[in-house]
Amino acid sequence: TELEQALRRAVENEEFVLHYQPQIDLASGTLCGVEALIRWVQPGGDLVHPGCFLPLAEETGLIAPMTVWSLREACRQAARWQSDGIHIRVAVNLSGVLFRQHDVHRLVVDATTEAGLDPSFLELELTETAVIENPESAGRQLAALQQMGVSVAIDDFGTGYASLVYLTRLPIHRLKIDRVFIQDLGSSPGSRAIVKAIIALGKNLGIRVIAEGIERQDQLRWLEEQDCQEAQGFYFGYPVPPAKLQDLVDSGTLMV
Ligand code: G
Ligand code: G
Ligand code: MN
Ligand code: NA
Repeated sequence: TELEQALRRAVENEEFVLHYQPQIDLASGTLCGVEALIRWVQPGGDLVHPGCFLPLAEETGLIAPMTVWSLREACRQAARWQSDGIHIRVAVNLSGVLFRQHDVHRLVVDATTEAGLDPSFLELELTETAVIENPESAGRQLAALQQMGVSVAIDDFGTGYASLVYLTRLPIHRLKIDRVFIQDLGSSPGSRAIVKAIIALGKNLGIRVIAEGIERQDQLRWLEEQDCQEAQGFYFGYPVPPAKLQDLVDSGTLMV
């Protein structure tokens, strides 16, 4: 199809940029990390969001070279921030299909080595489904990644179909509470109960918990009362280009 042709060209010509969204440590109020989010740059300069091309990228296998690009770019940027004194982790989203056919461990070794990045500043975001659909392959690769210091976050936590057994068997460092629960905090006692339970689960398993999709102060206040450790959302900052993130840090809008 036409979109597929265009996407193939985009991968060849690296017509992508990464934007970075802040993640805040709630105890200190400081910037502790960023999530890298890919955008496709159109000839006119418009940015296309991944919702429009990730499904096709997964179907066609273009997700692999695209992820190689994302990992390399995120590691290079993380290394730049390190040398500028901004010691934050950078999280990269990995699609589940990658674990089926690719050596994710190898890709990560190559990207961090090439960038000269201490791997402990790299985090990988996987969904429950990605892990569960590829138990052996994912398990082996995550163990190897843990050995090198890379951390793993479970994205969209609470919305998959996964059993919880993997939380005790795999090296998981962070749970990202899906934003549907955060959006409903004010109106849904059920959502509040689930968020409390996830925070307790993380505490008891020794896994840190980050809430995503925070847009308002009342959501933040409530999460702080529940001892949620980290937060991400438009309330703290939109996904922005690296120079803009630097500005937010320099101006004191984000404390490091
Ligand atoms: O802002 P937003 O539209 O960026 O992101 C939409 C979705 O795309 C999110 O679920 C996110 O996990 C996914 N996503 C963003 N960047 C990447 C990427 O580089 N690789 C993969 N596999 N998914 C991404
Ligand atoms: O699935 P994943 O969590 O990787 O998706 C990240 C997506 O969430 C991106 O599309 C990003 O733009 C979006 N996002 C980040 N913060 C917020 C927020 O506070 N509200 C809403 N509605 N979306 C958000
Ligand atoms: Mn994510
Ligand atoms: Na999410």
